Amino acid sequence: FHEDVKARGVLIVVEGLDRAGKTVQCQLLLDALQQRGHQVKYIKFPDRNSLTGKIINGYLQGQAQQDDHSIHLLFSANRWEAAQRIRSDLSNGITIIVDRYSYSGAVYSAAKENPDLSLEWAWQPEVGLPRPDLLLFLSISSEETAKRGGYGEERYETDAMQSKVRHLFERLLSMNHGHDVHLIDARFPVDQVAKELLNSTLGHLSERKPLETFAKLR
Ligand code: Z5A
Repeated sequence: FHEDVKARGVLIVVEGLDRAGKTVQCQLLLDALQQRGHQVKYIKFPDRNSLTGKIINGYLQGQAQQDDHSIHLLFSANRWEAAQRIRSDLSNGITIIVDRYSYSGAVYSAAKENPDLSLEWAWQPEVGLPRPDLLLFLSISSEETAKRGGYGEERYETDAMQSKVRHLFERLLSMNHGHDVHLIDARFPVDQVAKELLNSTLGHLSERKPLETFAKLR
């Protein structure tokens, strides 16, 4: 008699280095799932339109300086602003595709190598946020992404920063978060990568277990 338990939406996060193709792939996944009749939404962090998002946007574009801790907490607040909405959409059966999430939040700040801002410190404000059911990580080297369009226009888009970010992503993903992580080889043409993402996602689309939240790093 579990059949009357309504399936909730699935929380899918797409992560990766700058120019790994996250936004292009999220859009293709959204279209593919909608074509299959799923109710799906796309959201992106940072959300540059919210109150915190406007400050973050000015910082990323180099128009304003911020203390490393302060901007870190604003990026986290930017997610907390959306958390209630995410929960209610999921419980209404809507699947959500998230373009960057807490993983980016922790690694970009920790990559600054500020001695008072470790990966563990950076993760802490994420504790309690909805934990994704599926993490799709677009794996590619910073040398490959540097060849793609638009690189080098914002803060953090330097080779040195990108390679630290890559190592920190590896460290963070090797810690057990208790959810499914799929590494997707993002060097291939867009359509090929899109097929892999869709295949990884299709097995996860009827989620009935309760939504979980992020725990402290162990
Ligand atoms: N940040 C942070 O510090 N803390 C946080 O909590 C969060 C983020 C959430 C802005 O993020 C910055 O904020 C980011 C992390 C930091 N660091 N930097 N810089 P953002 O998500 O707003 O960044 P973005 O500039 O909008 O996106 P992106 O990550 O740089 O790109 P992407 O979404 O991965 O790639 P794309 O836009 O889909 O594609 C990029 C280009 O590559 C484009 O010309 C495509 O046509 C091309 N492309 C895509 N796929 C392929 C393939 N397969 N082959 C060839 N070319 C391709």
